[in-house]
Amino acid sequence: MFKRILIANRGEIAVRIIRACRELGIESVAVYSDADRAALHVREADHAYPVGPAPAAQSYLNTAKILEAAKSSKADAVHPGYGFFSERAAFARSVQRAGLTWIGPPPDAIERMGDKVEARKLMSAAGVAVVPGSPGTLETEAEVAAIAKKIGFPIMVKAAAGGGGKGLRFVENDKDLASVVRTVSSEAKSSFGDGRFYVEKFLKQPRHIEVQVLADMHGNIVHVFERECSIQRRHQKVVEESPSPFITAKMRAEMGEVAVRAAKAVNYVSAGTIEFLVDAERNFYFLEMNTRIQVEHPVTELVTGVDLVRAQIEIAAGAKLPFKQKDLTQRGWAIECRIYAEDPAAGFTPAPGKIETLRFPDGPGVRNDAGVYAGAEVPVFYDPIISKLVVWGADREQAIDRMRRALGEFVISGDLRTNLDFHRWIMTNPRFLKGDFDTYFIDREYHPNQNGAAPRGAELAAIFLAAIAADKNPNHRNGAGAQPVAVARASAWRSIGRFEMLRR
Ligand code: MV4
Repeated sequence: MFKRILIANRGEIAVRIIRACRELGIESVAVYSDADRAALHVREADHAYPVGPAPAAQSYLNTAKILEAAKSSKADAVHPGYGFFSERAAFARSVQRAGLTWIGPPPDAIERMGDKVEARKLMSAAGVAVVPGSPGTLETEAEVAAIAKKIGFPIMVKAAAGGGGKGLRFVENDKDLASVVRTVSSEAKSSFGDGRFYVEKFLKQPRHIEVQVLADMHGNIVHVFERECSIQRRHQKVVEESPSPFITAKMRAEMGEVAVRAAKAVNYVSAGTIEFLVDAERNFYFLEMNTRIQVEHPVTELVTGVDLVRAQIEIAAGAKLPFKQKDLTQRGWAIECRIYAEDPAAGFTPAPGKIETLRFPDGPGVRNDAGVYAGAEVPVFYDPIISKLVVWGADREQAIDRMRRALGEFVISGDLRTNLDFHRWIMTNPRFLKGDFDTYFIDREYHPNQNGAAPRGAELAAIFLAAIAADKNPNHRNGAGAQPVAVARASAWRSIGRFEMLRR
């Protein structure tokens, strides 16, 4: 096993990885920019190395500085977390060339899944359904028009190098076609240095449902069920849950099998996620693969008992997966709210600053993965995440009740604003309570009041009470398509055995 892991990241995910290291008896090495000298991850790690000025390009994205810190600290492996270097194949290769272990997928898998068109072709060839559209990249408006004629409007024009909502345009009819094609192509060229694009049929009422997979170096691959991630704002996830209230047990099994097939097709190793777009008729299509640990991984951990970060570390050390597919079950329901220093009253602009008083929620079923403490600063330079508030309940109703209760306990004051009231609003929205939503939920349902603020205080209380009063049928709150999960099977709730370690 590793002796010392360098964590090429900051904030809550760095703290999460430090915790996994400590539980495994591995020393952790933090890196920090000038803006993060007093950050929680620096305080929590066993060792810490400065890597440069506050802007990420000069510190957390500075390959030479990070590798130098790994060398000075005598680390034997590097964990990239999410964001930053996590999906940069070139960085992963540099880590390996420096004689260190990369705690992540093979660089070739990162690269192949990073090209959305190559990924689409590869998945089609592997028998994984992709959204109907162009087989490869297109060059001209005439080619787009021909595809559109075949599959029908509306369509989506997507940049090959895009992903996560970048380089993406909706086209209603052939009138808008020419201008959209030009815009996508020129924007993709300037943002990604790659103007290639492809076309898909637009799926109405789409849901974003993703499947977590884990693969070891010995050819064993399992899926760890799904996460429902449709509650997004400008392609940023806001609330995630597992199970999805929308899918049936049969679909869950099929999506899991397809996700494993997708991962096998790129010889995947480590933790990864297959994203699906699911339409109103419950057809599901491959969208993208994320070749990293994801922000929302805790909801999977809470319903399956699998420690995904620990699994990544043990897999990178050469361990075999200690379980088979049949050993894995979902138990109960988990929901995550991403708590951000941002101002819903000002169009969700980042509103970071110094935290004065802070009370984190706790109690039954509550997990709060935070990157800050009272007196700490949420820096202006990075993603202004404060914490991920995650709850577990025996069913969706209890999980929502607990999330409301936990959001009520959360107190934060100081020179910053938060989206706590926005989450309190979501947790009282009748559509959300019924599990009746798609990726356009926030656009459709969130109408800030006159001064643009999220409802709060008495106004929020009134919405809250009305939502509960309107919700007479308790079954509704589990979502129309919700399947009972294995809540009653106490035997399923045993801890997953330790990995059998192999000599490196
Ligand atoms: C789509 C779609 C509908 N039809 N593709 C947005 C992010 C990118 N990864 C894919 N996205 C979408 N692709 C087709 N053919 C709707 C979206 C979409 C979306 C997808 C996932 C999560 C949130 C979303 C919000 C708006 C649109």
